[in-house]
Amino acid sequence: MRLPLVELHLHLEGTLEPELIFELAERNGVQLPWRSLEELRAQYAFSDLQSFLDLYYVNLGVLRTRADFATLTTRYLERAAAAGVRHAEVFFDPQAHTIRGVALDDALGGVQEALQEGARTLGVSSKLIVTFLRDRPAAEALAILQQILAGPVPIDGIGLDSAELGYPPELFAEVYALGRAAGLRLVAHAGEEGPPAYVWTALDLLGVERVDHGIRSLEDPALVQRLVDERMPLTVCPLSNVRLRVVDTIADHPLPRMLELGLLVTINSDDPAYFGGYIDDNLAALQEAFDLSAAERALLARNGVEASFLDPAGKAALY
Ligand code: ES4
Ligand code: ZN
Repeated sequence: MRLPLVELHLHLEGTLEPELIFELAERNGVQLPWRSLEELRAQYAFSDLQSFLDLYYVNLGVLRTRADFATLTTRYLERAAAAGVRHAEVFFDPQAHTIRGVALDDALGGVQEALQEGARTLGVSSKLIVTFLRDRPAAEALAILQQILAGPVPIDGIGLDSAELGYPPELFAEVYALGRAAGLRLVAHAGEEGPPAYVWTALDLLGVERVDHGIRSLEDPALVQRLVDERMPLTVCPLSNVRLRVVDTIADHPLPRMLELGLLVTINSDDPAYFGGYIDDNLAALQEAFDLSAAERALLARNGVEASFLDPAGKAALY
């Protein structure tokens, strides 16, 4: 039987494929700095998180209209369905668009409309997690969250992403307090490039229910113990870790050690258009590197279901 795949760490803007960048640039009359797909593709050799983010923020300039956001989302859901994804909890960065003059309701509304359509036509259920850019002021994140809570598009959760080093979780305590009061689910990127201390504060000061990446937690045995004891999920993204030089090669990835330690690890895509593949490609790379057993593959699939924000009936339907 095909294992039910659940995607818990995916940036919708990170599914913007080079072909779609050119398609939308044409549709919207946006001038790109690249003359061809080849020239664009040559930009995809990253040295760290920031070098990737620089390209990611340039490319999303082609997203202008509500229809563009719907197209982006639909293309992702089609690819996810083909991979066997049954449920996806996707990240979306409203600030990356509002600061360029896109209306919040166009961006978020286009995404939401395509997610609803995808559930009907492709059988991929979803949750929408709005992520805030930690390298921008917390006051801006707070204002956007207030605007979303007062607006027409319901969201399921909030997260924190973009450049991590120098932007510790505690800067966003007020944003998370509001999210919690509004009944939203709470996640944050922590311990990708940042130290274990950022994972501690994401847990203690933001109250997150999942840690995105979290792989640097391995440097702190007391933190590992806590994550194991609390069955705190870590959404790990192996191909991302290789391409952003968090690990040298897939064979050096600490996934086997994380499983041995008893961490609740899930496998995810992050920014698949940039890092060489979707969730199925991540799983295939791990399979190739570590010769995972059927029991390990089943455990990873089960962890994805358990770590999701589905209610018990929704989880039971996937097992
Ligand atoms: C991201 Cl890989 C990664 N890390 C942090 N922020 C991000 N935004 C999009 N991809
Ligand atoms: Zn991410």
